[in-house]
Amino acid sequence: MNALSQRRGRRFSLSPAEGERAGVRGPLLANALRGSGKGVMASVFRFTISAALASFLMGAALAKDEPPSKIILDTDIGGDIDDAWALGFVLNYAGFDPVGVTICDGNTPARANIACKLLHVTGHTNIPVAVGRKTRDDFSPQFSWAEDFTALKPIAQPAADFIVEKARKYPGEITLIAIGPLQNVADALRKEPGLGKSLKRAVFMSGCVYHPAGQTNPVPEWNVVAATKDAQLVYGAGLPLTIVPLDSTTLVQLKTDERERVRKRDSPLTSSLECLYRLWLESPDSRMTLHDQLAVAETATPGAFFGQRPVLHIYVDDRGFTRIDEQKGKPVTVCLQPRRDAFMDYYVGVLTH
Ligand SMILES: [Ca+2]
Repeated sequence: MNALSQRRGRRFSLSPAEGERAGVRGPLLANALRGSGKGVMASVFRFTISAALASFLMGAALAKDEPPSKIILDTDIGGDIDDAWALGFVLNYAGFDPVGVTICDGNTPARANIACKLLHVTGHTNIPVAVGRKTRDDFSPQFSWAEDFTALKPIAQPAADFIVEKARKYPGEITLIAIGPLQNVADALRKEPGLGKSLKRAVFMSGCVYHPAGQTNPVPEWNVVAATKDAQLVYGAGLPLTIVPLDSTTLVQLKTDERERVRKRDSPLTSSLECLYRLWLESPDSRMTLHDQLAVAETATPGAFFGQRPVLHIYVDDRGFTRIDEQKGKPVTVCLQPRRDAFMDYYVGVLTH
């Protein structure tokens, strides 16, 4: 049995007992992929779209004569590094009108401090941060970046209540982007089972349908297996759901020159992201996998960065696998075959414009 799970953060965020409960055994998938992902990318995915086309995509999205899209970002910021960089994407993308940021999984108050500080230093203090239920007393080095930060506080309203209230206030307008375990989305559904009818879309970094890069079998993905019961409720709720699974995200890792482009911009945002990146680094050759940013990109320009988006019937089994089953599953749009270089040009362009 392949019981390997994708731990989406520092390994020591989980105690051994917690890791065992979450199905994390053996080396981290991200570590296993280092050194092999490049070859897989070259051999399997040869989609190369020029930087010019990426710029065109960004310009086309921004040039639309439409109001910015209302979004809520549900995040476990402070674990893996991609959440902070995904929040940076949200804040710098002119096509979004962020209604709020909600915080899920583990030490949610500490995670919320990071989101609040990032909003403060980038001048987005009008965007509320709502905290979800605390599920563990974990610690991450990124927490230290904001441990004494008090200039901007989260709102008192719990995250699930916030999601339900805003979905009711703006029916059919909000895209809920969930890039962490699904406790807050599940809690919102417990309060409002008809939430799916109020949302425009739900776009999650979630699941593993066929296999991650460099593997041959599916694995339980962290955002599902970390709260499997909650994920089962959410996948069964009939949301207008699109997922970006590990099948795609494990093919997209940050290159040194791309990190340098962001660092050299030297804005309050990019300086903060570089600082958090250094706190996250485990070794000089650590590389960020851009799991969560791909879900944000799919929200910004639907379909632009994936070669295939089939609608599959997906359910979550008791071990946290996302399985295809016509009878048990609900229809989910699954983003496959990422256009890595086009996405990266687009994404770095948004962070540095
Ligand atoms: Ca995340």
